[in-house]
Amino acid sequence: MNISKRRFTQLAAASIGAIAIIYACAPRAKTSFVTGDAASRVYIAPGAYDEYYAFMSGGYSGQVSVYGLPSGRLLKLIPVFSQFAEDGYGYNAETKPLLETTYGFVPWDDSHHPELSQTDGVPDGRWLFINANNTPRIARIDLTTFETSEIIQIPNSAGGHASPFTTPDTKYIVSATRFSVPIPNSDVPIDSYKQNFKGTLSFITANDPGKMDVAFQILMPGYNYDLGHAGKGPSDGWFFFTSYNTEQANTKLEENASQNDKDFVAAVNYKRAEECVTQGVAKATPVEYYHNYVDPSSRIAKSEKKSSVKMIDPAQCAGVVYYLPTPKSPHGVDVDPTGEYIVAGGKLATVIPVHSFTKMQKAIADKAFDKTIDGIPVLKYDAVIAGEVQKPGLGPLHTEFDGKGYAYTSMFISSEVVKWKLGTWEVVDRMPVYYSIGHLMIPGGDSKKPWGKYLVAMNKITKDRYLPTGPEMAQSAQLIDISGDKMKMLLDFPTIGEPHYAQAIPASIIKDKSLKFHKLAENTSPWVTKSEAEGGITRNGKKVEIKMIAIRSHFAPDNFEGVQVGDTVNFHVTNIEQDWDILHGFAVLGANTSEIILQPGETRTLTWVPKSPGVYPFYCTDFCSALHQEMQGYIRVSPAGSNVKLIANVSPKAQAQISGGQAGK
Ligand code: RUQ
Ligand code: CUA
Repeated sequence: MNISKRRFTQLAAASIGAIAIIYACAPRAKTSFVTGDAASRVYIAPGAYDEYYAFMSGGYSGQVSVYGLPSGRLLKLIPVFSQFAEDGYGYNAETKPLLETTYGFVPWDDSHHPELSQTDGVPDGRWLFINANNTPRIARIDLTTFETSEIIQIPNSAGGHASPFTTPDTKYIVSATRFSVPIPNSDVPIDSYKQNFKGTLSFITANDPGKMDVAFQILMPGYNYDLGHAGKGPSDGWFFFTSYNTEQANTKLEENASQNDKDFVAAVNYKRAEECVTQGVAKATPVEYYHNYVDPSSRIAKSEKKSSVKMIDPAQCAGVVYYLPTPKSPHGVDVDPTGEYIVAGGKLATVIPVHSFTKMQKAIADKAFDKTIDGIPVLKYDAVIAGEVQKPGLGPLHTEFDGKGYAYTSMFISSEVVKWKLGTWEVVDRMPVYYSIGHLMIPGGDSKKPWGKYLVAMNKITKDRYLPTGPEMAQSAQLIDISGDKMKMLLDFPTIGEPHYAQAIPASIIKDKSLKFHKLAENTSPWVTKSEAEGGITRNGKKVEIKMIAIRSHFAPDNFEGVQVGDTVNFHVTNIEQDWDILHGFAVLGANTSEIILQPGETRTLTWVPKSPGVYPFYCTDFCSALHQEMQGYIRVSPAGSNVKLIANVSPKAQAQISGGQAGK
């Protein structure tokens, strides 16, 4: 044990006050806490596979990144809410509609919480959902293709932070507004906050791909809503959301929203909400929002605009929401695998409060209420609290579970993971993390059956953990072994954007379902080109449509003439390969957009507006074959009004097919 390590151990064993002094934002003595066999525990030999897929949110990158665990190897970046020039997502005609909103085309967002779909309370590997925080949306990622397949905008919301947590059957995923706003949004003085600003909790149907919709919304007092989790087992049918700023401050929240000793966890009985919808208590409220989804056979996204939601006022639907008083400005709310305990992380609290679902039911039956706020009964704290974890550390945020009776809570301020026992509430272990942990994640750790072998700490500040890369460092994750009594630090690895939360699942559940290529025969894009004979160039006014194939190692046709300055040229390229991971790309000189990358069997469109006469090369951007550098072509651009004829150099063989009466351009 080296000096600094021994010193830290003493500190960690000392009082909470001592921990406060080594407050995380100032890097403390660099200590690894790594024990002898750590390297072999995370080593995945060349060609071997990791045990888990981990899906990490990209935060302000708007994306999801996929890592293998335990190695920490980056497997893929999945573009979701931000344009991705690497493959043309959000730039090409096929995917752009996914980013449509009532605010127009929104090419960026801040993605926080990946959530795997569940069956009977266990992650099932069908889909991953993730929220957009800034312009509230939820995306579905199809885990056969690892692609965004659907995005729904959340109306009457501002800041979709408490999202997209799922019910145990994936019937609903949720979104609660972080910021309260006037609903419907309107031009009012900001200091009329208390009269005019409201929150909403949205329940989105999720089990039917291509058909996500807002089932109903619940109108809530004007607080900030932060995070949520569904009940399970005995508490199935309930949803829990944290709220803070019950002071209803509209300025300097740092101080003004930190006054009350307790804020609330809102317990929502969504079966009761369904009854109120059936009974016609929910009011149809006009509001516009977008639903965008990818047609699986053409692989073209479509947008539809919706115009109304069903809004439930708790005062009209008795029993739909109760408030559980919770110290102090709670952030995370997490339900243990049995469904009995509801754990809140009060950012400013000195304890971790744990509510009991059984006690909550009894308190409701006994009407053990302190008061009622806008039709919502506030239950008595003593009547619902199961226990408090004493002296857990400073700044508790999020809790996950190992399925063996223990909970693990991230401590932002004291920069550690704290392990404690459910039922006795005693702290049994601590692991310092570098630095300032936000979320933590155990594969399945928010579900009924956690795979409690590893824990990933997602840290907010990196500082000196890696070689310096200027003022901004990549964020840092740490992998911890939780299979034994004591936590063991195994690995640091850098992540992309700001990973808020992550979820992981055994690779065996997903890997064999992964698609290898799109069947060309089933490609229904109106612009598909299945053979060279179907390729060519056509003009419709100032629009020129080019259809071509890409296959190792050529485009066909590969030379075009007759385009004029002032035309809009659409290159519709189809990759006719039918083999796993054989991609081609397409880019043309001076194009004002990204390239397109073509998966095998897929059609994509690059739109180009040439600005001056000349001859422009295009080429394949993906090193696909030995003759990749030969995979190129030219397009000739003439002045507007020129009489150069429209031609594509179709090969003699294809020409014979065309004159033989087969489908031509
Ligand atoms: S959170 S700030 Cu999930 Cu702790 Cu977003
Ligand atoms: Cu096709 Cu390089």
